[in-house]
Amino acid sequence: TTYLAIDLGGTKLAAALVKDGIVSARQQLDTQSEKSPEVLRQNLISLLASFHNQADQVVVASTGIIQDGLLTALNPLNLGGLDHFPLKAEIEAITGLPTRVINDAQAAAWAEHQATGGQYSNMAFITVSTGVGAGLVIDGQLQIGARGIAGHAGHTLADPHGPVCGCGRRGCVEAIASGTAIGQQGCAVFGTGCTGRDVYQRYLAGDEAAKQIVTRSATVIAQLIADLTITNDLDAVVIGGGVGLATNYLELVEEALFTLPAVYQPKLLPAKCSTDAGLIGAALWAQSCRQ
Ligand code: BMX
Ligand code: ZN
Repeated sequence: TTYLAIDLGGTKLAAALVKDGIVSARQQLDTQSEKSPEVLRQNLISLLASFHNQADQVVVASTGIIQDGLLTALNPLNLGGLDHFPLKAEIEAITGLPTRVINDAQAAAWAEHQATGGQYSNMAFITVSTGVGAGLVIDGQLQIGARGIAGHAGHTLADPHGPVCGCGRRGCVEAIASGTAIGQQGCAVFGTGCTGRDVYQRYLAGDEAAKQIVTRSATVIAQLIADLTITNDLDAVVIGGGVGLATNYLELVEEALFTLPAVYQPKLLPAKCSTDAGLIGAALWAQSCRQ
């Protein structure tokens, strides 16, 4: 089976062909947060046009809570306010192909579980990107949940006095550690319009204020890793996403994790599939559903 795999994130839309876990013909649209269902539809149409007739099935790894092919945002701000979209139906209408949809971090968790040869039967994948997503594999089984919510650990509590998260809860990990949150904290220091990428570049150039913001993010992620490890007896945690895979971020997380007792420290790994984890994971997951 050749899959047309799509990865819909907060600020990107990628598509590629995936056959036996191998990615080809990858294309990406960087989106400034989808403003409306119509913009998302148009972006999908233009991205998918070049894949016409090359695949048997479509698989989608998407940000948000995915239930019955419907995307519902937990944090609508990550999608420019878009909080509801019938992904499966829209993509089936565009491509004429049967379509399966799964959450992006859940898909990536499955990709990384397979990429490490299935040796970590209890593992978590955490993506630090537009938001903070997570996926759990427990006893070798990907956790999706009846409502598609399983693993949404970016919305566990990091700081009860922290900022209100886009999901409506105060102090979520995502509201402090995500690329978006890093950018927002940067705006307070460096002026409006500052993005997470800007802050990160300043951090790498040695700026002290930027370092504090990035270190706070990494420290919050380290505490999340500790929480997930102690509740699920994890063997390994894999880190991905634009921020998660940025230069020196994993080292900062490691540093914070090493200050904790050993029982909170799982094996920490960067995502092997890098930015293709969602695409590959969605295809592997669809493949396993068929058997
Ligand atoms: C948010 C949430 C998760 C997603 C995570 C990472 C929305 C729209 N998304 O916590 O479902 O997995 O972000 O998403 O509520 P990304 O866009 O940063 O890859
Ligand atoms: Zn939240």
